[in-house]
Amino acid sequence: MSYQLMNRMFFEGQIPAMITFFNPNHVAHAGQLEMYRGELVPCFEVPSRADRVLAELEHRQLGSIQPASLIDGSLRSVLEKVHSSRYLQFLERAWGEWIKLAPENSERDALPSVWSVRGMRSDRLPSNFAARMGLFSFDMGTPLTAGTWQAAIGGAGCALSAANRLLAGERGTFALTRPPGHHAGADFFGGYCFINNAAVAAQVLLDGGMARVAILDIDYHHGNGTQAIFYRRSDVMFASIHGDPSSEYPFFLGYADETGEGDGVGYNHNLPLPKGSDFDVWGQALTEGLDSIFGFKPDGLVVSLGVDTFIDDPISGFRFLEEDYLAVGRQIANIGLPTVFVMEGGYALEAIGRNVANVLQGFDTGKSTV
Ligand code: OKP
Ligand code: ZN
Repeated sequence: MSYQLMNRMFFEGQIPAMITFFNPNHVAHAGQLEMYRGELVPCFEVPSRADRVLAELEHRQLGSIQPASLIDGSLRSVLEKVHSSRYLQFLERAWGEWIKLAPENSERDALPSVWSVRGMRSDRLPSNFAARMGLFSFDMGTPLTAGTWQAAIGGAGCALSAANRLLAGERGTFALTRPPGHHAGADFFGGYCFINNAAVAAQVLLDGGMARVAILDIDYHHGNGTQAIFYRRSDVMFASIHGDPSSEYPFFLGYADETGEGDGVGYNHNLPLPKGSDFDVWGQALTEGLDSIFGFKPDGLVVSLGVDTFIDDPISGFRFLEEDYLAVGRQIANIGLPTVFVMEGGYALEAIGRNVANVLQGFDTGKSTV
């Protein structure tokens, strides 16, 4: 079916259409350079990513779009449940500290260069700014900029609004955020991520009365931050399909034998696939992931939606075609859960809008009991 035909069906009210929450302040986060293969290269995670997705949603008239720039008063309390206080305080003040070190710093972004690894301490909070950058991060591909905090909390605000609308009875909502979030842990940034928007959405759903929430992460890269945040909890199941961490970023988490700890045992399901996998192979992993989510009997679903699984993605290794994303959305709709989509990766700029819109359109037209 063409999307023009589907749009006509939306207008006739046959299909409940997606509500998108968009944060215009995302443009404030525009990193210049990231460390890649031994040199500083222009950032892959750029403002036009979100703008292109927005433009495609508008072009297809795919549901309604709501700017979510105003920060809800309840945002701080959910952020404190997902992230540590000392990390949030660091992030909020980091740019001010960076430019205080030297006035010229206002022209360049802050990158970490020293980290606490095994056998070193992370309980002491150093006064040195570089040391705190290292304490609260895990890579040097994630520049912190003048607008990072404003953009990141605006994105988290979108996740909050998108989750709240689900609690109010909506079938599907979309938090169109950047920077992405799934690599950010309780007290660290990395992988272009600062605030874990998917974790924010899941926590809002729980606080709003859902007993169990599942997170399905379909970004090419393992959502190490999301996994770590919920690893010891039984109220959130985390299931992820991603490039095998033995060769793919973030390397140090995402193996199949990570199944949860303590109360969380059995509520973490990693489905790593070899670099080069196509949609046929991936689709079988999706069925497996959705089966375990279904068995968990959640009240709601959060999808960490990365479209860096696309064949032309410049930093990733799966081989999705554009039409495959329609099938992804349909299969997700098929398990019949109220669903918040949260934007993660996707760096093939020319196709990012169509790929994201295809997932949402596939979801909108997929069958559902909700
Ligand atoms: C973010 B998301 C670091 C370069 C490695 C990081 C990839 C982050 C992907 N020196 N690149 O999951 O799309
Ligand atoms: Zn990714």
